[in-house]
Amino acid sequence: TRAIAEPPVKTAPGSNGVATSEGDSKLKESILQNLLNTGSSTHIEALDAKDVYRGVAQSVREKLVAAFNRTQEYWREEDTKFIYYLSAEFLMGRSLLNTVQNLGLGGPYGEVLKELGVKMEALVDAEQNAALGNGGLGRLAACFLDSIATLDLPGWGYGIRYKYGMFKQALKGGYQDELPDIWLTNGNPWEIARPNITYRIGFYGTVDQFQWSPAEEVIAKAYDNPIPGFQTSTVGNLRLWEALPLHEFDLAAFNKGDYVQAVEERRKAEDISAVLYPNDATEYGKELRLKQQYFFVSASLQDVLARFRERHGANWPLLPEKACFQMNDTHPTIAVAELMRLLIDCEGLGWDAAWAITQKCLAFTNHTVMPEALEKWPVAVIGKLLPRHMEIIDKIDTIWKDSLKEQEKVLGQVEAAAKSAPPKPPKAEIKPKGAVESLTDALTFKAGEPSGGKEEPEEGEEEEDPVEAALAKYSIITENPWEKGVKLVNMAYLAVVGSKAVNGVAAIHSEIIKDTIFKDFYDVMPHKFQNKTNGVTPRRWLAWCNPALAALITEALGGDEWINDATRLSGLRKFADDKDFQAKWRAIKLANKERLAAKIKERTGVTLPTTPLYDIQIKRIHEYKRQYLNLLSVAWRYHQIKAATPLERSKFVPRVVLIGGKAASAYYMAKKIIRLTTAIGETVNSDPDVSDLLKVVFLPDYNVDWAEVIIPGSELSQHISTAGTEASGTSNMKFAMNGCLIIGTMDGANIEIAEEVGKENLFVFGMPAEDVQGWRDGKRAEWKDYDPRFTTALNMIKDGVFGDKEYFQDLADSISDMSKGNDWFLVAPDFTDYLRAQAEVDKLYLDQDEWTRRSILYTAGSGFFSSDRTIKQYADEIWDVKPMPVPSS
Ligand code: T68
Repeated sequence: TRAIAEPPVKTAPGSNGVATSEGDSKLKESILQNLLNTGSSTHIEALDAKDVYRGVAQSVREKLVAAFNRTQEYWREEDTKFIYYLSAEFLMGRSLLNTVQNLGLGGPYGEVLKELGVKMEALVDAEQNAALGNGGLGRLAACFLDSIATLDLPGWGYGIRYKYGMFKQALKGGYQDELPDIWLTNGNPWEIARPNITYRIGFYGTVDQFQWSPAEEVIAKAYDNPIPGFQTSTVGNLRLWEALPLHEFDLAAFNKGDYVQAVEERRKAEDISAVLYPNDATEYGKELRLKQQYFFVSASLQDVLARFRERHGANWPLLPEKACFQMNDTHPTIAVAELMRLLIDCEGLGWDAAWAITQKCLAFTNHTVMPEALEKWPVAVIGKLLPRHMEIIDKIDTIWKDSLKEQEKVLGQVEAAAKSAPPKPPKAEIKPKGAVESLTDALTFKAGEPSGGKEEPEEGEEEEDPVEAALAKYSIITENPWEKGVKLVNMAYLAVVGSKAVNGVAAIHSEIIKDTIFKDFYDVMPHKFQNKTNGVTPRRWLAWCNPALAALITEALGGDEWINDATRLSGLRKFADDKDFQAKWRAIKLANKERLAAKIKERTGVTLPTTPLYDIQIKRIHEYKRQYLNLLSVAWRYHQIKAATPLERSKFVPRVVLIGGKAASAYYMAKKIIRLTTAIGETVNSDPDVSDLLKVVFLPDYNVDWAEVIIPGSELSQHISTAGTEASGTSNMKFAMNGCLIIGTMDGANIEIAEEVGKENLFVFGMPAEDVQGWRDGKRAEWKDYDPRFTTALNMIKDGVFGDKEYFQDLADSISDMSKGNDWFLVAPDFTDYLRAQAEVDKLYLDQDEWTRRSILYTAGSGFFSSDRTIKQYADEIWDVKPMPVPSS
């Protein structure tokens, strides 16, 4: 169990300015006093876990906030350069255990709680998850904050204090049901409200002589969330904004007797920070979403500029030496226009000066090449909501394209274009058929819909200037290829033009963006493009979530320095063949499997054996992640077991297949994939022929705290996206750290994991990314080579072996008959090789020594995937921010 009574680390005295030498009695006093302060009694045995949690959390908070104040004050005095991480999502998870451990207080708190007769695990479970993010992108931001603080880098996160985070997923008859995430009801002991830190945020209205008069205004109010570093006294900050009305109450309306009208403004304002959009890697073109984006970006920039002004007055050219803003995907990219507006309209700078500053202060990270997730806001929408910003974007676009005319490379193109006939407008992108089309229809804004055969210019239409036409591909403002006359702002292009650096999140992804979505931009400014392979914090994702393994690692390596220097994990390589060490390693894995099985029992009621191979796929449900491929192989395995004789059956390697993840609420096919998982589970788990050879369980409401139990207990994890579609993946890194073997495609960070761990130690399968385009463009048309095992498995679904035959029909159709343009994510052509890799898994599992040897090699090779490494690279190569630890007094 997750007992912190035996922390995996000893905190060296003095190595952490927060861990105090105060005795147990003082700590006990603090807990008891805080129990009283939170309205409980000190009769702990009579309290429920939530009450005790509140008292303990308050006591931890006192220490956290003291160190936070010291850090922030010191940084302010030193007037050091800051990194500001702008992100619409921060998937923080729970804080109690992480805070106690990061502060080096695991030992003392463990002791006192034991004395008080309280189980730390029960307290941990009493805490609500802070789920202010969808998936990988939001969790990455949280890991980055942990590393920024641990590395003593002056930096803050900036985001939205959503009242409702990621929806809670329940299963209703095997189907996904979405429930609101009411996470603030019991209060949040980890935040500090800042009623004095507020900014006005405008919307709508008119622009007259560059002066914007918003028609609507709201207030952004700050909440600080201290972020403890590990083995340092540095405590960083995540500042989140809440939206409030400018006028609390409309007295005029009230006096007229219209009470509802009187509170209308409050309701409307609060809507802005009410809910997290639950769409992972899909766009949802709602004006409210753009409002959210502008709301937090404007508040954050105003906040930074206000502090700068206090210190440096109007010395704005100094700003790039004091602040760098990292834009996490396109969601905060309105920052380009907002920073320009603040500098020009509010601070009185000229355009060129403001532009030079903006371009030096901003940097942009791209997380996807999926067209539907690349935000393109209709000019009409931005023009209405943010009229001044639309003017600015328009001007940026014009000046940008003018500047290109001077570039030799572009000049050549322009001249060539001028000589030839006017080019045709770009053809609509080939759209995935069937399943994805329905996703696109459901989730993309209207401007993304085809308008039907209007791509060719109609006769009599005005012909374009050839020079303009040659420059069109560099345009930030583009015409919607599917709806003539509708103009869109490509937010990623705006970010690329407005930033000093642009990066992808894994080596392959950073190459792909240069060749595809940003090709034209890369051609004319190659110096901007970089790679920053993602990472995860080894504190939360190994040391704290897997204490037994962490203790063994510390013992083997002769110290816990690996927690802050994960490259030291490579020292485990020399133990990989050591049989005694293997046995200890295996015993810990088994205990973690037991802990996981107990959690599954608690959350689903299903009892699972712990001898089988635990095979896990947890991530957002998406066609490109191909849970479908996994399920088809499970169907095939089930078929084989059924068809086998008793003797043959005894040769099967028993497996527990666990799949978890949320489907975007309007993502039709993803929801069907969930139902298919539960349906297969119902059939397989109740079939006496199969017994313990195969179990299939859908893990509902997958989230950060689930992951902290699942990952340590897993033996095989699946990362099987169509090559070229998963930008990086980060759970693959967490699994590797915890000694879990990977079956995967050569996609995203899997490629780099294979390099670090040894490709021969992964179960690699599938076509490489280079082949995917060829398949989609041509090969699909004539391909008839369906693996008969694929056909059998698919037919089982179609024939109703798992029930719900009609319901699954269109899901089955979506991967049937490629020649009709189906199977966009190439499940069928990768199936044969996937089964080959799965057979290797079974074979290897029979050799437990070899399996364990590899497991050790995964942890040993995972050091590169610490977010400390990632953050050091950002700090050195993009941010130019230096560590600034608080000196010990
Ligand atoms: C993920 N993206 C990538 N997007 O899919 C993954 N939310 O490969 C990568 O490892 C990770 O980012 C970190 O770089 C997301 O998680 C979102 O969650 C998302 C996308 C659009 C809107 C909202």
